[in-house]
Amino acid sequence: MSRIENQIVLITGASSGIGAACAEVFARSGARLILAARRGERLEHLGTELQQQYGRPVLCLTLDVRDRVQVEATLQSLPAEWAAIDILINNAGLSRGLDKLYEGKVQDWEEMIDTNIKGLLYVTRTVVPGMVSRGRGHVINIGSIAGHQTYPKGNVYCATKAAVRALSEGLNIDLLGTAVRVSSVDPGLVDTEFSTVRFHGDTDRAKAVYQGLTPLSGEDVAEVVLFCATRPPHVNLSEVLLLPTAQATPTLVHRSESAAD
Ligand code: NDP
Ligand code: 8X3
Repeated sequence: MSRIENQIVLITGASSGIGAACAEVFARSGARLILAARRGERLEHLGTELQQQYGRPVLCLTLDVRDRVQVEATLQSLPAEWAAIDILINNAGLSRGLDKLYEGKVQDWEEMIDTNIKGLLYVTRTVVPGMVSRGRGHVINIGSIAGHQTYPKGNVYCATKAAVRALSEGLNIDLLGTAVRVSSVDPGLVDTEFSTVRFHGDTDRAKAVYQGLTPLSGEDVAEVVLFCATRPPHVNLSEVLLLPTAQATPTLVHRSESAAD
């Protein structure tokens, strides 16, 4: 039996990209999945597909992590058979805009801060006490290389990911002495809907971000998340920085015509 078999895994932001890929790899490993995101229809579609393919139960929650009251009400009233969450993957997040800080849009800032920091906090605060009292659990936060190094015009997005890094560290410190572990998986460029969201639907601009190199895929990241989750209980991969081979820093990227377009 795999270490993941029958474990309850809550994935936020499971309707696309890295979150959807995590759903796939964890379902394949025999987990019972709770999938959360705002776009409920997409979740239902994915949930049905995974349930049919892997025969494991899936619970879909239409949830906006920015809404503290909704997060608490939803996660505190889970059906009894879903309540004992073993693994929380805090993945929901986004960037909005790429502007100099002094020209940035306040609404973009608020959306990033409310989702990437406050949303992650609300979910964590609601789920982790149960893990502590059950004496088992694993929180895996999706950070970013942007939390390690700030890049031009990345200001507020980078600040939110630096905050995620600090929160992973802080949670690990505060959980010392319990069996609950905290990992931060911090990718570089991953080809998802991320850049389309950042550029408010401008798909040409989004495509250019990944042009001339082979970026990470959601699956590449999901496999690392699964690797973290399947270490023996005394091992914690507290931080993993994972980059495409063609990326050295947020801005130092090797592009060539023969690579993915
Ligand atoms: P996607 O845009 O493909 O996925 C983002 C997911 O987050 C969606 O499922 C979206 O669902 C969900 N989400 C956004 N806002 C909310 C909200 N308020 N409440 C609930 N869910 C929400 O991008 P990625 O898969 O790339 O992003 C996933 C994570 O990875 C993010 O935290 C991002 O910062 C991080 N990351 C991405 C990198 C990249 O290059 N792509 C690199 C490093 C880190 P919905 O809209 O349905 O709510
Ligand atoms: C996403 C990676 O470099 O586009 O966190 O900000 S980057």
